[in-house]
Amino acid sequence: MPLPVPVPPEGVDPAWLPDEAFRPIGTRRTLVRGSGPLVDTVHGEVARACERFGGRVERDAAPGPFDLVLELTGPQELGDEGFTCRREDGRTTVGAYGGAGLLYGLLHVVRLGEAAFHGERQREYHEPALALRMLDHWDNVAVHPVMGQVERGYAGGSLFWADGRARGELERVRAYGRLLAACGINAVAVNNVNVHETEAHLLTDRIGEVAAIAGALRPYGVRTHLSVTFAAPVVLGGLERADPLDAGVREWWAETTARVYEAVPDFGGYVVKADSEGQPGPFAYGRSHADGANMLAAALDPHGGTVHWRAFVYNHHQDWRDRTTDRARAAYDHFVPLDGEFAPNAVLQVKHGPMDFQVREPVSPLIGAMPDTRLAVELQATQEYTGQQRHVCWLGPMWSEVLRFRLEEGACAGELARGGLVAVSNVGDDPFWTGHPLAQANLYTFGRLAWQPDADPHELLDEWLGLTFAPVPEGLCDLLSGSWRTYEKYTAPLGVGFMVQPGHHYGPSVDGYEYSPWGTYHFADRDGIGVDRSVAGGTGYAGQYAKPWAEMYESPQTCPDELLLFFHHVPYGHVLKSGKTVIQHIYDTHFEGVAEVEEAVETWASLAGQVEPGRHARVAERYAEQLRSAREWRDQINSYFFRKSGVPDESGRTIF
Ligand code: GCW
Repeated sequence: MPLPVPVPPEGVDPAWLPDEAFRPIGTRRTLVRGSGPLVDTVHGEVARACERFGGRVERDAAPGPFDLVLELTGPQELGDEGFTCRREDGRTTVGAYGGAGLLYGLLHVVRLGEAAFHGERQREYHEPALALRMLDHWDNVAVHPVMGQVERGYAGGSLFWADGRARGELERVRAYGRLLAACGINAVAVNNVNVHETEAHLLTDRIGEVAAIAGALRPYGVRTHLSVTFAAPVVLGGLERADPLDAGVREWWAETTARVYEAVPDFGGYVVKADSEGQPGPFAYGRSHADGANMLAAALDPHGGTVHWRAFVYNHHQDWRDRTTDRARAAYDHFVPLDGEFAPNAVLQVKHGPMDFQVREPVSPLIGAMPDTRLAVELQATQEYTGQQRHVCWLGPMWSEVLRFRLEEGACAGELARGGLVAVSNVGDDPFWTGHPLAQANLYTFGRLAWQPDADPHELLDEWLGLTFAPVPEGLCDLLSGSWRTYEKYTAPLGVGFMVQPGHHYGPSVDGYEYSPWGTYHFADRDGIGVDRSVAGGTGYAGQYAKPWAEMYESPQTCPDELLLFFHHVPYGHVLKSGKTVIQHIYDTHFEGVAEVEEAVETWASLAGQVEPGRHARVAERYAEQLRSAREWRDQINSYFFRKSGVPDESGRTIF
């Protein structure tokens, strides 16, 4: 039986799956062969396309005059998610071993569009480089007094939760699963890693709500994961302790987990933020993070589940006067000694940079330093520090740089992420899914990069544009492709990071975190700026890298310009590789960044009439705010450094 295609509520943007994208399939004759729930999904997709566009679909018929054949056949080596695609004698054939592979094959044909049905095509093999391609939602069930419904969420409420409980209407969640499959994402964690009291109960008495969500995501090959609190045995189980080596505690987790699997048989596993920013963890019992993770891994193991243990562990009560403590060092210092101790179904989830999702950071050295541990790399699609979905900031190039970065001889981050690629979701119940319609490009690019970490991000951007906008208006691609660098230009310079308003993290405040306990400082004075992280005279962080990076980062002479202030404290007159002084670079980039936004605003205005009006209006409104905010950044940063340094702008532009 074909499974009906989910239809999102009236007014919800079709994103990268507009009906038109199915026209080439819907006007033709298709044969679907094989059985299983995901094959029913494939059948449903083709049936609906045919309904729209007049084509025909048959299930399990004898081969006849078909234009497209989608069939479950071997080889087993393709795994559950791989597929082949070929075209000969006027027929396009997709073969897969598993239902998920067939679905991905169909969506591949959708991406190809008309091109899928012309010429000849040698058999191509497609399979994901990473088995786990996951989105972590930082969604709260009950609205949090400070963080709201979605922590760091810029796209309205949660798709899953409202008014303290799961949303009853799940058609939108089904439509979400469909969009995720169409960019290759196969796992979702449905609640915030900061697990508050209400949310803790999802693990036990409220697991039914999780099961309903899992049921809505399953037809598109998306597995459900849950964030849990390490203190669950105490908070939920009435035990006195949550000590991971205590037999009673271990038994509690084993039994609780068995009940989770009764409710959700294909449950993916747990996500845990422990001993981090106030969340409970094994340190309270004098145990290691391997002890903690392995206890949960043992509970999940009989059911095929995985624990994702986050490496975001640092001292958030630091004394700003103390220059020896360096937050950037923390994850490496905590976890490298534990390499080899984690269970095979425990994945250490590492943020891509050593600090916290800044617009520019070096790649976390931890990723290259745990050869005997399964690692997942965590990215942030929600734009906490990159414009909060009010600014256009397409992160594809940044993520791609991270994934292609060779941390140790031969291996790049994308290959070392054997435990998968994860992103903090940027989606909410907003009609455009991501608040800013152009922020959909981040979600799409993330999924496709997780499938193929060495893909060219600009090709993925073209794919997204082609699906979402067909025909793609002239100039639109340029608005996105350089937007990350534009954002970098008018915000914190040369890798120094932060300078945001405390708490909500939107907009400039150069000293906002300078005298705080959070470990995020720039150390600007009248002579210079930056953090000395060298081995020779600084915190020693540069020494956490293997060769050649440790040496390259060690000296301001060899350190790349864009990371100079992350690794070094230098005078304002220090000359960059670009030939400019640091202070002149700051002025120039801030003026340039704003000029680029001004130009983007004009380009966007000129596209009215070529873009769906609702979408055009929403983006125009966001651009107005981006321009206001970029000017504020420019003027605060330039004025601050002019006042500190007393050095005038060579070009004599207005600085306040
Ligand atoms: O960047 C910080 C965010 C927190 C977040 C934390 C984390 C979920 O400001 O809101 O908490 O990172 O990654 O755990």
